[in-house]
Amino acid sequence: MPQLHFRSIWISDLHLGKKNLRHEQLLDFLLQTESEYLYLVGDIVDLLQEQKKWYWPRINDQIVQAVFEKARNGTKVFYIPGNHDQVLRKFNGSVFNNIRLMNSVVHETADGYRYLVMHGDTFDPIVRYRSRPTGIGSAVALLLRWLNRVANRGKESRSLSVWLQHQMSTAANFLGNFEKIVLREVAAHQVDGLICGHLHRAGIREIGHTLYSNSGDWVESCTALAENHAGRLGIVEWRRQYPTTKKVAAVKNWGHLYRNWWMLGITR
Ligand SMILES: [Mn+2]
Repeated sequence: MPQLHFRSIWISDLHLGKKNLRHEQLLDFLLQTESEYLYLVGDIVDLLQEQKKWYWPRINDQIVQAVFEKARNGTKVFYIPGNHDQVLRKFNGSVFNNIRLMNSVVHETADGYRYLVMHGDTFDPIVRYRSRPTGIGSAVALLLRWLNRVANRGKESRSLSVWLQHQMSTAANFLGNFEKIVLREVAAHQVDGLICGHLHRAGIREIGHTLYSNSGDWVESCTALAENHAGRLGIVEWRRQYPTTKKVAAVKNWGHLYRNWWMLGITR
């Protein structure tokens, strides 16, 4: 039985199909939490993953089943595709096993704030300028792409690529684009803020009166954004490091393990 009850949960950047997804932590999080709304905020299944690197252990089926079960039991589940599962964007508006596929959605909190929920790759200079490079932004984007390629070559790549991912938000800020785009998007949708993923870095902050929040990822940080029943938002870190095991049977014994989690950055 789930031990933690929230009104809403946002998770993003699971990258199912990649080997470095924290499978055990993610399944544990899904089994231990319950919510009225569950938003899957993009890059859920990594369809950009090279076929020979495709990794789908049995625990992935359990993860998918856990989500289906929530949808079956009354949780309103939304799947918002990201850039790694963007082929799903053409199914915008369809419903599959009670899961609503939407390219973006507006969430209303218990206390009446309205937040636009989307993956956020459209704010990213790397993804944003990929198709048609123009101007100074593209030069920085090209540099970042090159660094990214170099970073992904060696064995030490992960820390560097994570560092780069963190820098991306800084780069976007440097270009003066990021906040402007967020604010423009928020104004266009007449909402109070934006919730996204993509940067693999969870956070909540305010730009003026506008809320910007990121639900993080399950490849590195094991974080989620959650709303309690009063409408307050916080970042949940699922910190417990489980011994890596491929024995699915071990999953059943997790109940007795101490779980270390806490909420950070409570706001509003
Ligand atoms: Mn992404």
